[in-house]
Amino acid sequence: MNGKSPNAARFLFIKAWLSLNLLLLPANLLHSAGGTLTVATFNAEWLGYPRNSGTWYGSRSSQIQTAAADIIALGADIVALQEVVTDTLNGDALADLLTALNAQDSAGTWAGAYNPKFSFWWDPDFYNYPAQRQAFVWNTATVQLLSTQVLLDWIPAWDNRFGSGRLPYLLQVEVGEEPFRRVVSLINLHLKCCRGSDDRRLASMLTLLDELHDHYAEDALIVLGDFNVADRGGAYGEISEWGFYDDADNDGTPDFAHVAGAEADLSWSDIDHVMVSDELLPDWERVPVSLRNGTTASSVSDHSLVHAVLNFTPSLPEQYDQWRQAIISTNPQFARMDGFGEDWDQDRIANGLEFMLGTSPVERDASGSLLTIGLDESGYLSVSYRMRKGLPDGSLILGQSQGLASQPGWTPVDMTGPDVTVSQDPDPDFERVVLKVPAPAAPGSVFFRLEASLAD
Ligand SMILES: [Ca+2]
Ligand SMILES: [Ca+2]
Ligand SMILES: [Ca+2]
Ligand SMILES: [Ca+2]
Repeated sequence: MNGKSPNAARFLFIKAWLSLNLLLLPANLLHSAGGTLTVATFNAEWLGYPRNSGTWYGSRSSQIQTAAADIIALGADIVALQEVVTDTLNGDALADLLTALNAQDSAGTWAGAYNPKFSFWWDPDFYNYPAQRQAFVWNTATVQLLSTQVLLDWIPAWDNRFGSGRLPYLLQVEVGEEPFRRVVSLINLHLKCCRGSDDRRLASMLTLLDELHDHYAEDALIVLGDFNVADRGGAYGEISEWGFYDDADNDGTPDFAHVAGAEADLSWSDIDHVMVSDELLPDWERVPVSLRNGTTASSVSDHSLVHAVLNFTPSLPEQYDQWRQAIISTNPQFARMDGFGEDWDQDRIANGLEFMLGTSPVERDASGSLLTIGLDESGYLSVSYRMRKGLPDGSLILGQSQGLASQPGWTPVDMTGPDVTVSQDPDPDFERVVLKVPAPAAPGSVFFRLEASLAD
């Protein structure tokens, strides 16, 4: 290597290789943990004012400490709370809950906000009626706050909708992992209680669903809380009468789906629910059935925590299918040979590898442009390729082999070590991966290949 001029050809045989393996990957490879969001609703029964609680007979601080422990044990990212007592006479139970959460959770990353509107906000009497608030707490390690807002704030004083003033409370956040991060809006409800109030709940929810249809029809929405559907409970009683399952925008799909809470009309424990708009339904369906609709009892309340999980990271088959459909929309001919292992443009780079590396499946590409290998003056090989962001672990593997070209034994290269650098590609959907390793001491051949697998 005296000549100093890179002579990669002497060492290398470059080939982008596609080996189509249909295999089952473990779930933890298909579902990136960081791409999931667990949301819960919890009516904490007079949190901060246990004198009125029928469940908790200990002190105020023990009530709040226990509620914090229940929330941390659940492992949720966002909890919508009802009946958090916060007013100028009785203290701030949300602030005390956050202190407890951050003391018990060593990461100390909890934040929160409460609804400025509460029942009879226009004529408060905190001595006889401590202010029960809707509130949110969230883990800032996974949730980025965008804004909070009282919905329907134009509803006048003395109007008896929404429990006479406890208006819907909206939290807008950004969640999920790049490149699949999403803006999600959660709407926390605490509707009027008890049998015989179904007309007030109906009037409230017709008002809210009109608002959501007029201004939020395309948004990713989670509507959750204590719906208090005491007359006809479960997912298909009053909830259905309100119009959640209508197709108001005439796109052929119901505007909302029920994702957590009791489906059946039970005598009790069928009033707390989580609904998602059609924009979020695929993210809920991506989650294993056992995690989709959960109920966890709490010792501080007559209500359980009701929770759902969403996963914002599409599986590889979903990602490939979206890419395939986009190609077909501009080039319908592609549909004739659009399989992951097929090669429409006959450039010996299968469609699946073109998807992962960002080349065109309908224009011939030179294989040497996909995987480049160079030899620098200090005797290091530099192996480089472009890779689509957000591919599940193990779906694109760089293999290395030394020896005869006819019978190479491929070893996957460890791409987690210090020899690998990843940088942003000019295309925002891609990154550039560079592996730098010492060149073989003796003249010979080193082979590299990229292998794409479509896990299902
Ligand atoms: Ca919608
Ligand atoms: Ca619809
Ligand atoms: Ca091709
Ligand atoms: Ca091509």
